[in-house]
Amino acid sequence: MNTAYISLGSNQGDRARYLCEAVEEIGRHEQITVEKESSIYETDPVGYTEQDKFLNMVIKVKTKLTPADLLKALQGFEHVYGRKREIRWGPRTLDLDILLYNQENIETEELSIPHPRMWERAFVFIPLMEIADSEDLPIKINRKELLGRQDREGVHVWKPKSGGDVSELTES
Ligand code: A4P
Ligand code: MG
Repeated sequence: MNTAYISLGSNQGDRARYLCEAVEEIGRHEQITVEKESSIYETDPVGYTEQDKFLNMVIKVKTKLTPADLLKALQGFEHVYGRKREIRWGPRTLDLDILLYNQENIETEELSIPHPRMWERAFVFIPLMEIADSEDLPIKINRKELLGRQDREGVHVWKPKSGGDVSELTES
């Protein structure tokens, strides 16, 4: 069994519904089990900033799928929700990225794992730090250092995980 962390993002339409339905859909896949879900965060757009705010979250899954097959499955889910996309090159209804797959380093034409931009992006590493088990993280990652960084603004809890305490993650 393999462990993977997946980031979810949406900034178009009923964003929360896309995220929640995507998590359910992923969990219904025969070879994927969802083990943990982060809170849902509302985040300022990074990169192309002339677009609406995103909702982002991260999930931890167990899977028998190879990284390539996991990517294919996720792209299938994106496609289902992507049908709602109306503007060409516009914002997305659902983006699913593989952040980590075991402790593997994968560099193929279609996959880079760990996701190359994940440690620069608070909308990824804050929800990841909320749920990640330390044995799943690359050794060089220092949780305290990451959460102490100055570039964390623009990421706010939108819907806390039930029973979770996320104050450490969002207050500086
Ligand atoms: N690909 C390579 N590595 C991976 C991986 N680890 N996981 C390839 C998933 N896919 C991976 O992805 C393009 C190609 O990346 C895929 O065909 C796959 O083979 P895509 O999802 O079609 O295109 P994209 O989403 O535009 O690219 P990418 O790189 O996922 O975009 P980013 O960098 O994730 O940026 N701001 C906020 N606040 N929140 C967001 O969620 N997202 C983006 C998208 C920009 N700004 C944002 C957010
Ligand atoms: Mg993507």
